[in-house]
Amino acid sequence: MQPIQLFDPASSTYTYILFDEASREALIVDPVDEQLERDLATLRQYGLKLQWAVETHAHADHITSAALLAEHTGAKTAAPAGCGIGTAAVQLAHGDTLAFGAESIRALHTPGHTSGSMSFTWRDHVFTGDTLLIGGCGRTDFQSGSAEDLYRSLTQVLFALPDATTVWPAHDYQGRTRTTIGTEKTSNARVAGKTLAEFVATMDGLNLPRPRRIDEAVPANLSSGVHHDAGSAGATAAQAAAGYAGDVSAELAFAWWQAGEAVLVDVRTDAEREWVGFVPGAVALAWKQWPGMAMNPQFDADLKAAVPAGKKVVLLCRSGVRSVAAAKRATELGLEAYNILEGFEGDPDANAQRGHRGGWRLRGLPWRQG
Ligand SMILES: N[C@@H](CCC(=O)N[C@@H](CS)C(=O)NCC(=O)O)C(=O)O
Ligand SMILES: [Fe+2]
Repeated sequence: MQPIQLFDPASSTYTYILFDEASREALIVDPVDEQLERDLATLRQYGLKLQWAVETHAHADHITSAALLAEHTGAKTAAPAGCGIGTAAVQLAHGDTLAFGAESIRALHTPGHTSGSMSFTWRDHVFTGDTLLIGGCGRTDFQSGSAEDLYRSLTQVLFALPDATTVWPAHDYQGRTRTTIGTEKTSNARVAGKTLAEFVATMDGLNLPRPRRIDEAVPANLSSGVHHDAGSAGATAAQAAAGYAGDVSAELAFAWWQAGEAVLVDVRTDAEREWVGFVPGAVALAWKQWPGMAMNPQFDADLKAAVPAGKKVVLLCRSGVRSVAAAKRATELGLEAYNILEGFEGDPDANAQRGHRGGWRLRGLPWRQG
């Protein structure tokens, strides 16, 4: 059985979808924000239920779609514990497994490209992120990189896997798709037959240009691809920087709405509302924009028409991701816009971790089955 390998040409990133044939439960590794539609279409095409969106590390060259995928599919996010991706529902330690149907992947801590970087084994495959590339390896000159650590990860962790293991990297800049552990052990230009000192000298001498999007990508990836400030009403500096007035609990949004201070706009699709439930009296206005898509003038016009002058707008979606994007757009349109934390459904597991129950429905606010 082979993983589904998908390519993002702008960043030369490979994304992988693995699935269990019987249950159709699936897992995605290193999804890219601009490929969200492609990935959702691929999941639909194969009839898959996404369980996990997993990162090999906090990428420096593109933004992950993990949070958006979780939002659209109900999948959970998982990331290496050492990568500082605080929004990931599961913080992976070396040896941890993630199950999808009868299948599972196992996390191997392979530091060096970044200190938290991980690889994942599945059957006789390994997804190496930027630890091991085809004929090369990830750079070690930023994000707590270490050539010494990378040498150990390559020679002692990855090269300890069986030679026949198929290697699936996070990038290839020359159109190659896969390699094997055996091939890399004998012919990898940077590490095969090299001493630690030789490897470190090679890595120190690379002098690669900085990734173009590093300043934008790393902060976004530390929150699974979205800026999501925790907190209450009242715009903090961080919230102002986030591009909208603030995040509010479902209860506070409900109170403002009941008091006539705010208009409640539900940005989920009709199908989601019918399937999961709706809030009687909320304005239904689907948000169908994400990176790489054109702006939607109809959304803008309908939103402006729905919110009278002097009122706030509070935005509701499934779990609080699309509502952030919609709140930013509403702010650009001149509205005082708030994101409702954890959306309509929230996430019972994440709520347990955070010590409170989030989301409209979990908090017992009024709603009806579609
Ligand atoms: N040119 C690319 C950056 C490429 C790059 O630096 N890639 C990183 C992975 S995030 C790397 O480790 N490259 C290893 C190499 O090029 O040898 C960009 O601007 O985004
Ligand atoms: Fe990277």
